Amino acid sequence: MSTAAILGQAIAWFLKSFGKDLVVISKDFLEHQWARVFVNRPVLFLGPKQAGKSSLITYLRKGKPFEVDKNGAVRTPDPTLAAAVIDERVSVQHNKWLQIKQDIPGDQMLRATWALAVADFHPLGIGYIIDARDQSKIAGQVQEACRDVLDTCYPEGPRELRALHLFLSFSDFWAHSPIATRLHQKIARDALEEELLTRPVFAGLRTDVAVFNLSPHASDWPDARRALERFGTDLSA
Ligand SMILES: Nc1nc2c(ncn2[C@@H]2O[C@H](COP(=O)(O)OP(=O)(O)OP(=O)(O)O)[C@@H](O)[C@H]2O)c(=O)[nH]1
Ligand SMILES: [Mg+2]
Repeated sequence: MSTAAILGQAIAWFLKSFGKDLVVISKDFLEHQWARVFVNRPVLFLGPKQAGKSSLITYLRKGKPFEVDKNGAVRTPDPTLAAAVIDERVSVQHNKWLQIKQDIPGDQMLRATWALAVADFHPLGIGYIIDARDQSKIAGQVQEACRDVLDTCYPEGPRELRALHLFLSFSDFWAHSPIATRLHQKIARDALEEELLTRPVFAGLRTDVAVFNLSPHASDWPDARRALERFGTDLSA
């Protein structure tokens, strides 16, 4: 059986078993420029509820962070546990995935899927989206990211993970001046550095804190493009 067939089967299985709750695609589903960036570089996009996971995947696929139905209305995105761009290194533990779906209550499923996604997809990079509208909630979200991603998904260290990038999203709400922009980034960077200092095993990770925006009201998303290009750069060996 060819590798492509295995990859295609895995994607079809996730679609059948989880519907749009879990977005698992290969680079072939992405716009050309992003397919090039993520070829042979599996990645996961994680983040709390409503942070923008679906918008990000739609942006990578269509060049816009939203989908429009045939009447021209913007379609409401579906709830998303995680979004992954995978390659043939995928090794689906079907039973474990189905167990999560059966046994774990909806509100805890979000984070429970992350460890399994890491185990099966072997991401080289994780892009973690943070809703940065409320400045006072940025540091807490960074701590959560380190706990729920690094501690929970990588109990034995980073394995093949090369990069953890934080995307500070909803910049249309807060990046009103260069100073405001720097302040938000500094809060996230300081929090991230503090977390990494307490976890020396992850000190070698390539990290970044990027301004991010996937507003459905914009017509261009230069912050997201730049953040994703930098993310791609950090995935190379
Ligand atoms: N203004 C603005 N809206 C955004 C931005 N990013 C996402 N949104 C909107 O925020 C809402 C949540 O985004 P989603 O992409 O659905 O987030 P999600 O993480 O997939 O959400 P769940 O799957 O429900 O957990 C949607 O209405 C998006 O259009 C942004 O940067 N600016
Ligand atoms: Mg979603």
